[in-house]
Amino acid sequence: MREGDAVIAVMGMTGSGKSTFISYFCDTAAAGHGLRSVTALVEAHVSRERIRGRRVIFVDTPGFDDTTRSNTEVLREIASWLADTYAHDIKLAGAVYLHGIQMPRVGGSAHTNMRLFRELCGDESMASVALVTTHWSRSSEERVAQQQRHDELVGDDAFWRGMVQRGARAFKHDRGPTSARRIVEYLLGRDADVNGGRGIGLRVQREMAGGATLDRTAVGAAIEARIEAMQAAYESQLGDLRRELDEARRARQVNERKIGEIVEERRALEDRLRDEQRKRHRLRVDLDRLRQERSADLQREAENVRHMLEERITAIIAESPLDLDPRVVRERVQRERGKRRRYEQGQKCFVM
Ligand SMILES: Nc1nc2c(ncn2[C@@H]2O[C@H](COP(=O)(O)OP(=O)(O)O)[C@@H](O)[C@H]2O)c(=O)[nH]1
Ligand SMILES: [Mg+2]
Repeated sequence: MREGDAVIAVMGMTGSGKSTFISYFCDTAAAGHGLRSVTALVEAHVSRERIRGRRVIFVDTPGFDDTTRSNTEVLREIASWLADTYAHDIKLAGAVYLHGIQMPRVGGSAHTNMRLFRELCGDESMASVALVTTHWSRSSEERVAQQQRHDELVGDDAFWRGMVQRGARAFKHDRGPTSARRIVEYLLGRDADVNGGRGIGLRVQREMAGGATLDRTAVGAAIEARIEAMQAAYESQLGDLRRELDEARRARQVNERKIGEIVEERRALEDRLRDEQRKRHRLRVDLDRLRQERSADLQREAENVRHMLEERITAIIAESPLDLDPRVVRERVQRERGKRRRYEQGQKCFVM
């Protein structure tokens, strides 16, 4: 980081186009290069060129939709990066939220992502937010339906309307680097006009700087509320099972198999309940604690990624037909090595 650098956070679901968006400005960002979904780490990328006279640091973040990682873990990752940089007095020039307009409807997970984004930023940050639809079609027929969906997003209280009313601006990102640049220029312009170029702190950053544990931040509380709802649902299922079990045991002809099944189901539910409880526990961390745990997590994750890439290289060699040109094999292996290098660079970038 240098004096005058502008930091822009890029958020949204997996596949919404975050890495693609960033790759218009930075050489280090590669869309869908396969590791992101595995590592789901925050990555910082530095722009090639200055925009409105400033070097821009784009922050690529994992979405709250990971199949292998709970929202709690994703929040721990995002919040520790945000809180850590804030503690070093690094403010954000703005935040971009990307949403793929090709999706026929806003599903549960897209909805959760939007909601958590809003809690993360806080309504008071909305003047520095760009809400962006991506994945626009080339076919004019599809574009008509997509335009309708875009308008619905912007006009619906359940989606973007509240944020727009508080100063967020909605954009169509349908012209590759041209529309991407317009969005970034807009945010930098806002930063200059509204914040004198000094940037802002998102709500979660201010909350954690004030010593809050994650579960006491707005976004953490929203996640915890969802966990609680899951727990309540599991508890009620458990209640049903207990009644079923009593009945089965009281039945004139005791059906051992049925009882076995119910007991098995009960055990599975109890496991899930414990998982949810663990997730809640993982939210009870302040910044210091998060920092300590994160460095251990990172080390473990780096080991895993290295191991996975080595395994992939071994598999490429082992599975290549004997009559395949060795140059092709070498090329494939080199591609994997490239991923490893990019991953390691990404990790260094994180430190800033
Ligand atoms: N048609 C279209 N495809 C896109 C767009 N943005 C990203 N993609 C593609 O969608 C996939 C996921 O994009 P990526 O940038 O990796 O998404 P991320 O998970 O949010 O980082 C990639 O295959 C991209 O090439 C877009 O605006 N339009
Ligand atoms: Mg990505």
